Amino acid sequence: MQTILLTGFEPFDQDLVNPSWEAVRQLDGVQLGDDVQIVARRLPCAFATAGDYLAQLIAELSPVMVIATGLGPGRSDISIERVAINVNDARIPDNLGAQPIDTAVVVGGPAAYFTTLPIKAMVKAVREAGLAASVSQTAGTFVCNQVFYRLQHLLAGTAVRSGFIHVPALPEQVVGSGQPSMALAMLVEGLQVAVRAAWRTPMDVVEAGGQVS
Ligand code: PCA
Repeated sequence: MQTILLTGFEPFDQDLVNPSWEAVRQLDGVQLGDDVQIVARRLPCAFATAGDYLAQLIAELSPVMVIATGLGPGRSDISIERVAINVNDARIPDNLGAQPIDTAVVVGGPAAYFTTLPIKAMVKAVREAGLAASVSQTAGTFVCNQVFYRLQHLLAGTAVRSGFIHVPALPEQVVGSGQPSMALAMLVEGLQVAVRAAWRTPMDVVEAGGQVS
């Protein structure tokens, strides 16, 4: 049985839950056909430990595909990330109190890495399932981007495709704030559809997914 590693994050910034972990934990053990299954794991929300833990999981599990997910506060849909950049610029401290400003994720590394996932096919599949999704052109500059960059750096040049998905907050996290949200059941369904599309699509489809500004 082959493994697709799917990660979510622990809560951060005073939240009690992180929808990325709440969703992916429900997909742990789900089989996508006879020969491949999802293994879900939770990452710490800390610059010092998240990337190392992810690298350790990859060494242990030898996954055939890796998709990390995180909460994108203010996101209104399932956001399939296109690019990870080589910069940490934290607006808030992480869960260990670290707040790096304008440091490199990997000193001497390339400015950016593109995802190796078929992001357009993933967006199309999630939309066809009746759920909101889009290509996102930035994963931010906090722990999610750092983990995404570390992931792409680690797997660059290998056959293991990888990338990152940001998800909206849960409805109960945004009550009274006017911020967008998505119900947990929709996140679970949307992520499952996105992962399945990623696994089944060796070559991405050509479809508009850009932004004017
Ligand atoms: N979201 C944060 C870090 C952990 C998470 O779930 C981010 O977007 O960087």
